Amino acid sequence: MQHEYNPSEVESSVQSIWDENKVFKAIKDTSKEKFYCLSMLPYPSGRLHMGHVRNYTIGDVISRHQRMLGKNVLQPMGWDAFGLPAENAAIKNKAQPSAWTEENIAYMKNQLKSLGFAYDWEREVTTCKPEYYKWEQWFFTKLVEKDLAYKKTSAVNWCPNDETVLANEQVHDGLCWRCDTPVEKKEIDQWFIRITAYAEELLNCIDDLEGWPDSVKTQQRNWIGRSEGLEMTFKLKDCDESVSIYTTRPDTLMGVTYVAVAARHPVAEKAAENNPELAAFIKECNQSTTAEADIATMEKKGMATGVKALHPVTGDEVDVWVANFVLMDYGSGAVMAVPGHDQRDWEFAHKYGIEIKQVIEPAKDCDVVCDLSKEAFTEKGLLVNSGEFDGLTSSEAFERIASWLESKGLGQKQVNYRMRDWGVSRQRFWGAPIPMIKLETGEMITAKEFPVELPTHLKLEGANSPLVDNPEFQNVVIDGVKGKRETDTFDTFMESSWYYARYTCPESDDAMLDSDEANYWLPVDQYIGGIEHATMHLLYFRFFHKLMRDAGLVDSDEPARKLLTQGMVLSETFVTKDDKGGKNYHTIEEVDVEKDSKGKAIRATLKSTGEEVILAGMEKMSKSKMNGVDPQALIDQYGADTARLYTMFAAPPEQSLEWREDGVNGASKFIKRLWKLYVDHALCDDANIELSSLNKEQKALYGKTHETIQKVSDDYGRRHSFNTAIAAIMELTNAITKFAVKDEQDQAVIKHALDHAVILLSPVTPHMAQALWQLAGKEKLIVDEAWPQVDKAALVKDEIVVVLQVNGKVRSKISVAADASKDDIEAIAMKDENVARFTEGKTIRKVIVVPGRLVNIVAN
Ligand code: OV8
Repeated sequence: MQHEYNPSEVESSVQSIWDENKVFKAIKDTSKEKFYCLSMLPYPSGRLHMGHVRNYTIGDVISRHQRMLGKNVLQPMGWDAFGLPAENAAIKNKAQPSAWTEENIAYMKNQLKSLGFAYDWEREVTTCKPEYYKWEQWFFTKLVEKDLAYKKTSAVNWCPNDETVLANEQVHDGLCWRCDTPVEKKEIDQWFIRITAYAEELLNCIDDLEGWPDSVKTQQRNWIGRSEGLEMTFKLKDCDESVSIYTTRPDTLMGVTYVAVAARHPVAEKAAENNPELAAFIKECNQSTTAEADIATMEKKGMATGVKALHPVTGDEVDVWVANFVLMDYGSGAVMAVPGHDQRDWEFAHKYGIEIKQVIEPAKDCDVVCDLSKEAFTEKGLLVNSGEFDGLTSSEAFERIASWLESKGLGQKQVNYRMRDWGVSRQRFWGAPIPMIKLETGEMITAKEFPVELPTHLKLEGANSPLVDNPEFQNVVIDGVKGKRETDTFDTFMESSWYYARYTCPESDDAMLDSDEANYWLPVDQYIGGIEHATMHLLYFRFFHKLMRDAGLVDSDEPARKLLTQGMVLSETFVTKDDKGGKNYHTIEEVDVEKDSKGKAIRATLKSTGEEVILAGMEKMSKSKMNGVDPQALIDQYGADTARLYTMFAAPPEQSLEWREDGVNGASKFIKRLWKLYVDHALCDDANIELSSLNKEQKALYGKTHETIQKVSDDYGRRHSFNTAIAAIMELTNAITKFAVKDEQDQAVIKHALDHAVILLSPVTPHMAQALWQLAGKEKLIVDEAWPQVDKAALVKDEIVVVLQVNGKVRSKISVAADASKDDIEAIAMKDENVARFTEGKTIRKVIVVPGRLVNIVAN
């Protein structure tokens, strides 16, 4: 190893030491406390981006710190390898998705290795490999047997021109991405997993997730959406039929002025039989591809069906309308409309001139105004215009109206969930085949042999899966009966729902999980990933764990104790407008940027033309905005340790990180400075340090070293505040720089400080730390060193600073002996020249001494 810092040389040499010695291989050892640190596995999309670098550096710093604390650490990595990007790339390049995926994995794996992440690569999991997905297929068949998975018809996006199913991302403004044909909704058979059967447990256990961010827990609660309400029926006039509805506000029942049903509701379909105008409207609704999320903002449209419903309490007739904001997939596909007290119903009633009736008035102590000519009044309050229920509070009315309806057999209380069952069918090729077979007899059976392998030689032409109408794949004979295999494949969230458990026993080939291994390592102690996974992935992940528990595969209730959701990586975006006002994005290389003293861009011009460029601010790094910084270029120019140090120093992990090149430079300079200091002062043997024999300066540096150990340990461990930990190490380095070495004792103290600066920084910059350790001739690898302990005696200060106030205003500061008495402190304070100046000519009324903190002198 050279005395000059050469990152590429240092990094490759240190990485080979780790590789050759299998330093990060994790082995079950019940004598040691385990720590399972997991970062969300990447899609092998091509190259790593900064979001990956950030995510994986956080995980690596935590892992390395825990290892040095003496824990048996597992940190694995793998590939979320199925999905649309690979399929689309294959269609475009007339290649196989498997080949594209393999190439990307090879490239990205190399990048991860060059960043020095401490993974146990022997546990690598690649989800598109049959030895992985066969267990997922097996498990699905177990769910089918337990009636936890089932088939039902459900709507998909359908392009009538290409005759193909489209993923949501392939529908652009309601049109097919390939041929611009309006996309329709088509009902087809699809597979679902009954997550609703676990809704209550998934909700209740959120309270036990102590180490999860509140924001994620709130998003999960809202996603599950438990509500207490009333299920009731409205009889239809002149027939025996009725419409059933669910409401969370039975207190507003007397304000119902219409009933709204979905376009696919049987009442609507029947009414349309003799009403072509209504039939046309229903068709229009069915073709629109509105997602549930857009309902609040979309234009509300409707048409009366001519059918009348009877109000369950008064018997009054109310019109039944078809409305585009009511979806058949949600609840019963019908709602009671109370325009006075529901904003959506209000907008609809306002548009179509339907009566808006007030039945709730603000409670006496409530300062919200109710003006139904402007908007609905949606708060709870007191009942009015509600006959026998007048004067009740909303919650009293809930109970009274519920019992009234229950007693007449017209309704009952019910708990509802917003969450729907998980649709896992995808009509695409690059996924794990759903292991079901439809026999000639019409019977649907589960596959019995696994894997149901996805062929890797088929030609991909369009969006249509080549599995469809492929006899080689589809045709099977089971016990002499002919059958056809399901050609749908699984949603890729299936693979990412249980990979964390498979990492504990990746080679298990006689069971999905080896329970001994799984129960030793699980639950994950720290999970790290992007906030975009707050609901779907993190809910499926918790759900799958419970499914595996109930199948006897794991014995814990939740998959992860702690969760850290890291913020986005942002960077400056440069825009010019073309003649038509369209935006053109520019890379940093295409512009000259003027910056202020803090490194913030204040003006930019195009290099090619000198044209003024609009500074569009900090936005998420992305290909389309041309503002991405390629991690590879960074590694090539500065080395992995600088990339790691910068991403950890630039922002707290949960917050967004605003990328600044000068910051990267600063990180690189700091590493070089610490390297040089270490080489200059620490390449010698350790010497004993006797605290009592240190002089003032030596004691100060020794004390600073131990204060830094204390702060960094807490920042890495409990607070996950890596940026402040690094700042503290930088401060220690400054103190080291100022320390003058005159004798052997000085030498011992500076070496002690430098060794600690390096060991404390080693989880962040592991290569330079290891290289310096070697230069100093240390026996152990730095990762095998124990995390430093704080010498508490060093924290006891001889002198402390006390603030002096006169009439509450800070006027001076003094240094006093740490064990000075109140009287001593007061005496020294009164001699201070600033105190004398501000009390001159006044009478001292009172002196308050707070030992160790301040003295306040009251004078007038
Ligand atoms: C930028 N395979 C899934 C996935 O998200 C995970 C699976 C468990 C469902 C990056 C982008 C600027 C994270 C991401 C995840 C991990 C893997 C942040 C992405 C957002 N981002 N932030 N800054 N370049 N795979 O390959 O997309 O949330 O935690 O690392 O990401 S992934």
